[in-house]
Amino acid sequence: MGKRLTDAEVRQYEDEGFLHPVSVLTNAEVAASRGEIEAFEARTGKTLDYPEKSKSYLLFDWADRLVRHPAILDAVEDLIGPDIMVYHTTMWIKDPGTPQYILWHQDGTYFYLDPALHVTAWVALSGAGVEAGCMHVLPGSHKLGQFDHQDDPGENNLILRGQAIFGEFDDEHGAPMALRAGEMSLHHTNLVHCSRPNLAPGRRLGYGISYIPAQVRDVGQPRGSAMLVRGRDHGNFVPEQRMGAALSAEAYANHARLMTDFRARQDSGAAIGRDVSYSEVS
Ligand SMILES: O=C(O)CCC(=O)C(=O)O
Repeated sequence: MGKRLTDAEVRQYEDEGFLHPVSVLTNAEVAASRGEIEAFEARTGKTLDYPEKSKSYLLFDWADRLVRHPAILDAVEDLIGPDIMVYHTTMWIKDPGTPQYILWHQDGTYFYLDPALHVTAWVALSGAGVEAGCMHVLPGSHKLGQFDHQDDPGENNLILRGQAIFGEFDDEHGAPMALRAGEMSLHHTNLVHCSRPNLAPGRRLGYGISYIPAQVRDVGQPRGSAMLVRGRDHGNFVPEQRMGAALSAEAYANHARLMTDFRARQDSGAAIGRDVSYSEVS
């Protein structure tokens, strides 16, 4: 028995490359996070989007709380050990009636980590069932090695650069990782997964937190940054400082600097790059 997961759950993650559902947040915690996100959206007049939806823990209190949440970290520790860093996060929002999707891909394609031991905790802040466009996975595919990816320029692809595996899995439907609000799924960085549009009446919101064991090496350029959230730093990444006041000028400046380097890394070799420019807050 681990801190949070049973031996059988750890074995399932190792064998299949994913695990769900793991209950981590109370209803009050879900409501508080969602309320803060939606208050920000009300101020900007639009759905939380890039760049604020990326590395949000450098800008927002709700995200700072989630990346350090003991229930999430205990489960992650059972999978990757006690020295844990946050390498990246993305708030994945699909509003109802929008055509947004994500094609079959492996996260490890664009994270440049050796060994590829990163795990994504996808924390549901709404129901995320099949109709709402939950993730679908190919069980065991994390053992198949790294597939070639091409960029999908589709404007409705939620992955900004749109890296995807074409041809190989077109006829596959995959196993759904349906979640209720407050539950999370965990998936291995080489697991092949995708998600389809939200056909449900409500919003689908999930916070994808990419955790890495602090001992993995960085093999990307420019050098990657990461934030220690438990245990000891092994000095392999540019250390990110914890945010002071949420949405302050300092927080934005820090976020812009780290996101600029992050995108340069993600977009190396891509036809298009992404600037870091923020929503107008009125
Ligand atoms: O939120 C989604 O639908 C997909 C998220 C995803 O691809 C990921 O967290 O790795």
